[in-house]
Amino acid sequence: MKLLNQVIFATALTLASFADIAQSHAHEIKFGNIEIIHPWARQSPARADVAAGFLIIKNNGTEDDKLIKATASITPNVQLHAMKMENDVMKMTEVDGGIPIPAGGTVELKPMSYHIMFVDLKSAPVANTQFAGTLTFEKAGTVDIEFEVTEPDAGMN
Ligand SMILES: [Cu+2]
Repeated sequence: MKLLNQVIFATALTLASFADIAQSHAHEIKFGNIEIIHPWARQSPARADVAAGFLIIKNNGTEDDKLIKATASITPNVQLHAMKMENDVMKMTEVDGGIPIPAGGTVELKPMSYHIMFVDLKSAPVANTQFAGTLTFEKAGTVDIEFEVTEPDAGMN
């Protein structure tokens, strides 16, 4: 029964995360084989001049793709970041050559993982507003998106 319980638990978790996405007034963009689900960013703590953006990217095609660039209305300096363990400390590093989105795969940019970094903010993201951006994929090309801004502590638990 142990294995069965684990399967049920895993299924429940999957359903829960889909429900979360649905509830957060998910916006979803499809272009070509790429699907973008719920781009969001946190309001930064006061006086911070960086912020991070997150989203889910699905590749429904049969060819691997890569997220190679992002832009945002809040700053001209937008970077793609990954988290790496270095001497037992999690550190952000700029992704070299883009974030791979494998054929048939789903990649989630989320806290403590891949994310979009907005550096030297010209205007800080404000909770319950949106700001515009673009994502450029190696094969699929460029798509316009809107980041929904959440409260500063969203996604911390
Ligand atoms: Cu970062």
